[in-house]
Amino acid sequence: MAVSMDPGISLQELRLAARNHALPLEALRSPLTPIGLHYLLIHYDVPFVDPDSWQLEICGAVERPLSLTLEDLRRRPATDLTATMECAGNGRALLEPRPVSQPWLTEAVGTARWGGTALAALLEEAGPSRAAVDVVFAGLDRGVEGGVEQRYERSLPIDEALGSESLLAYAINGEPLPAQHGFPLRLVVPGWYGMTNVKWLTAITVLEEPFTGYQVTAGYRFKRSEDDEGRPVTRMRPRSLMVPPGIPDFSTRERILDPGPALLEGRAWCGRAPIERVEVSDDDGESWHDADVERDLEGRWAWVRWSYRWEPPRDGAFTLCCRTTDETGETQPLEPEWNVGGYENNAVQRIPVVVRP
Ligand SMILES: Nc1nc2c(c(=O)[nH]1)N[C@H]1C(S)=C(S)[C@@H](COP(=O)(O)O)O[C@H]1N2
Ligand SMILES: [Mo]
Repeated sequence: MAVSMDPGISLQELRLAARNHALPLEALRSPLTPIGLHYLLIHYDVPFVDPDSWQLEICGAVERPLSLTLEDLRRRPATDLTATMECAGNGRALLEPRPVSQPWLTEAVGTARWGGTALAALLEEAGPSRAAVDVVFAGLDRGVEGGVEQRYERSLPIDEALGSESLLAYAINGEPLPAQHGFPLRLVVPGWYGMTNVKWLTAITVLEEPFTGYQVTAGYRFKRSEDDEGRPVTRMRPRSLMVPPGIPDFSTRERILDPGPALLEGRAWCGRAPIERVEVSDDDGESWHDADVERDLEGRWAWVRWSYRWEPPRDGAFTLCCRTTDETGETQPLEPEWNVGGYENNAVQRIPVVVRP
C-alpha cells in the first residue's frame, strides 16, 4: 500500500497530533459540534481534578478576594453562550517551512453551547482596583515550554474581561465539562482564538501591571522572524470550511463524486466582525460564486452555515475552494502569511475532487 506522507512530519509532531484531534470535516453539518467531535488542544497533561476540594480563587488587585466552590458557581445566575472556537495554530502544517508544533491542517475548530456564569459580574463583585490592567487566568496543568516550567496561564486586558460576554463555563452542550475540555471550570472568551479559553481554571488574578507570562510574551505572538517582537494573537480571522463532498479514498482521502449536481456546504466564522458573505470556487480560486448563508445558531459568536448547489461543468479533476468575507471587508487570502509560530493561517481550504464520468 502506497502511503504518501510529508517526509518532514516528525515523530514528535505525530505524538502531538495523536493527542490533540481535529474536527472531522463531515461534522460541519451539525450546528453544535457533538462533544466528542469538538477539536482538542492540550499543551501538557489533562489534570485529574477532585471536584470536592477544587476551588476558584479570585485574587490580586481586588477589594474582596473570593474563594468559590463549584457549588458556589452553580448557584450564581446561569447563562449560555454559543461560541465557535478555533485554535490559533489551525492551518500550521500547511505553511512552508512548517513551524514544528501541533501540526494542524484546516480543522482545529468546533462550536459548543457553553453553560456557566458571567465572568464580568463575578469580577465586579470582587471589585477590581481602578489601576487594574490585566486579568490572569491560571489552569491547573503544568509543563515545560520553550525551556520554561510553567502552569498554563493567559491574560486578558481588564476592559475585555469586564466588557465582554465571557463565561466561566462548567457545562458544554448541556453536559458537565468533560476532563479534556477543562473540568470543572474553563474560561470562554467569544471571538478570541482558542488559547485564551483557559481550561481547568484555578485562579483569576487582577494585575496593576501588564502580565508577562510565557503564553503572552513568548507564545501566541505573530512574528515574521525570530528577532521580531511581534504582536499578540487575539481574535479569530475570517475563515470558512467545506464538508468534503462525495466519498473518500481511504488512504489518499481524495474525493470521488458521481456526475450531476452536488450540494456543497460548510461553515464560516470570524471573531472580529460578523460574516458578510461566503463564496465558492471550482477552479482553485480563479472565479468565485456566492453561496447561500444561513444563521442556524443563536448569537453573534456562532459559525454560520453556507450552501451552494454545484453543477460540475464536465467530468474529471477539480479543486474546490470556499472563502468568507466579514463585514469590514476582510476576506480569506489564497496564500497564508508565514510566521514563526504558524498562527492565524486562514488561507482558503482547497479540496481536490474527481467527478467520475
Ligand atoms: N489550562 C489550559 N487551557 C487551555 C489549553 C491548555 O493547554 N491548558 N489549551 C488552549 C488552547 S491552545 C486551545 S486551542 C483551547 C482548546 O480547547 P478545547 O480543547 O476545549 O477545544 O484550549 C486552551 N486552553
Ligand atoms: Mo490552540
